This record gives sequence, C-alpha cells and structure tokens, in this order.
Amino acid sequence: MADLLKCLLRVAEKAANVARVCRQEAPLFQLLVQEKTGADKNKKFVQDFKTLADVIIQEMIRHDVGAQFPEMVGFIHGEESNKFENGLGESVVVTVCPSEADTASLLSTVLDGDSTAASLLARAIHQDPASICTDADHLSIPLQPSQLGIWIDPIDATSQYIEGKEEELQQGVLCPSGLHCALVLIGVYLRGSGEPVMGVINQPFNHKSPDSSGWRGQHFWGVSCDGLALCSVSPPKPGSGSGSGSDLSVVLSSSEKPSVKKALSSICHPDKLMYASGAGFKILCVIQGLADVYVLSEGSTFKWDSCAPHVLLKALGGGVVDLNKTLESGVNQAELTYHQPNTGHAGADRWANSGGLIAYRDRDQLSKLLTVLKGNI
Ligand code: 2IP
Ligand code: CA
Repeated sequence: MADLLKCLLRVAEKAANVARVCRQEAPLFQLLVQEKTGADKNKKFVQDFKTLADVIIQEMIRHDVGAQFPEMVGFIHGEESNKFENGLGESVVVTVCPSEADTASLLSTVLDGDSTAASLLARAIHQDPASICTDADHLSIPLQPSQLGIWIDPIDATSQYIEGKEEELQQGVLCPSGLHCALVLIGVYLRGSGEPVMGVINQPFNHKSPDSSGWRGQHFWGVSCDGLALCSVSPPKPGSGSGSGSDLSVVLSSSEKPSVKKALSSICHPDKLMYASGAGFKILCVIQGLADVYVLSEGSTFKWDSCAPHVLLKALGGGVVDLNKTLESGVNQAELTYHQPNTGHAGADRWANSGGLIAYRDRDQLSKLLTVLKGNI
C-alpha cells in the first residue's frame, strides 16, 4: 500500500496548490475574502467562495483517490457536502469532470458566470503537482484498499487561511496563529475497527521562498498498523522545543474552559500553557515536540480534524484519546476511532469527537495530566 501513501501525498500537494492559487490569483482572492451578506448577497451565487474552495479540493481528492483505488469509492468522506443550493432554490452538485474545460464550465454555474475565476480554479485542480519525494517508495504496508476508509479536511483552520497573517516560523518555537496553521489533512482508517492507520498532513504556507516566487509548503506522513510504525517526523529529543525542565507543556484552544486552565496551571509553568489556532495544527505541534500534549474539553473537533495527525502520533508511540472516556474508565480502550457515527445526532455532530480529546506523545505524561484533570474540570 505504498502506492496509496504516494497517491495521498500527491493529492495533498495538489490540494495545497489550489489553496495557494486561491490566495495568489487576484480574481480568486477577491472572492475568498469577500463575505456577501444582506442586500449585497447575490441570490444566484452559491454560499461563500471559501466553502466552494473547500468542496472542490475535497472532490478533487475523492476523484483522484477513487480513480486509482476503485475499492475505496464510497468510503472517502469529508467535512463538506458537494451539493450546493443557491438563494433561488437551484442546486448544483460540484464534481471534478474528466476535462479542465468541463470543470471550468461547471464551476462557472456556481460562480454566477464568473468564467475567469472558474477557469483559474479548474486549471489548478487539473494540474499535476511537482513530484513528491519520500523514502516511502519501497515500503511494504500490510493493508488492502477494500479494508480502508478516508477522512479529508480540505483546509483546516479556515479562519486563519482567510485572515492570511504571514509569520516567519522559527525552529522549535510554537507560533500560535497565521497562515501556517492552515493544513490539508488526509487520514486513513480501518473500516472494521476504526483504527487510524495512515495519515498525510500538508502545510501549504510553511515559508515564503527567498526568490519571491511565493509560498512553499511542507508535508508530513505516518503509517501505524500491524506493528509497523513509521513517521516522517523524528521523535523530538526529551525536553526540547517546549522548553527545558520537567513541567509539562500544553497547547489549548483559545476558547478552552477556565476550569481546565486552572487545573493545568498546577503542573504547568505559565509559559508552558500555550494557545494555537486549528485543531490539526495543535496536534501537529505535539507531533513536532513544540508542545507535549493538546487538551480539549469540548466536542468541537471532528473525525476529519484528528484522523490524519492521530496516525503520526501513534507511529511516534503516542496517540489521541477521548478525554471524557479516559477520565471515566482509564486510558485503555479510549483511543479515538473513526468508523462509527455518534448516535442521536444529525449533520456534522454525528462525526464530532464529542468527549473532547487529549493528543499526547508519551503515556507517562498522559497519566500525569489525567491525575490533575480528574475531578477538577
Ligand atoms: C476547525 C478549526 C478550528 C478549531 C475547530 C476545527 O476546523 O481547526 O480552528 O477550533 O475545532 O473544527 P480551535 O482553533 O478553537 O481549536 P475548520 O477550520 O476546518 O472549520
Ligand atoms: Ca477542520
């Protein structure tokens, strides 16, 4: 299944290109940042352009993976629905067509006849990315396409993507917000057990090229199944990145509950309680050793946010557990799974990580954390 990994790295890079093009090309950027509301809202224009960009990236990934792995068609899911309805009650299903011209003409109907924007978008969708080199080429991965399902988050941390703040990243330092928080996430799980087994993360805006040709990305991948544990990120050296000393460093959502922050402050130096945007980005910070754990007490993340980065943490010896379940019944059996919806919920909430989560690299650190959270949040 090294072919699947190569395919996911390629489609994630294509998705990153589309994300970059939408910010680089003026006609697309205009659409991306304008929010049409009230009297300004064109009834023929379908929802927001940012939703369309998300949907088309997701459909492109679904199309390319399905073409190479037909056994996976029907098991490739994402955050967005590809059915659009405009204010006049007309609906259009957005898909990737066999030719660039056909995709452009379909997109033009959703963009109320804006053929310039439609053509630019279609070109990015049909363009092959520069080849991605990995050391994964000769791997033998014991998985069959007919066992697998996929979760796609076309662009996680959409608000950071739209806002577009440019930051220069420093090695070993957690930078809490900006374009670098936007990630393309593609996670693969076992249909039978829901275990996450292969993950690809693409960070489209990692650094600006010195020759001013625009943004360059970075990608990360992991495989964790049947005793195989591979991750493109090396395990951080103990005590690195998050600072020295024995204090635990924790990354949180800026909207985390005061009771959680209070409980954590008993084992974390104030400098080591950090905040960052993007659910996927926060898990990436744990993968990279910029924080030891990510704690979230609310059910505000979804399967498509956590599946891909979960695999990289597993491959490094850590994982992502359901916070509530872990507090109730211990760490065993509480790893998040990806195959079953929450019963009694509708829409996106069916796929929420409803009990909150803890993403960790080290089991001892997880245990230490649980002792302070138990009974205190
Ligand atoms: C969001 C995004 C948010 C995150 C939320 C995700 O996904 O990652 O940043 O909230 O949980 O669902 P927070 O930053 O508070 O952790 P999207 O941007 O794809 O809607
Ligand atoms: Ca998301």
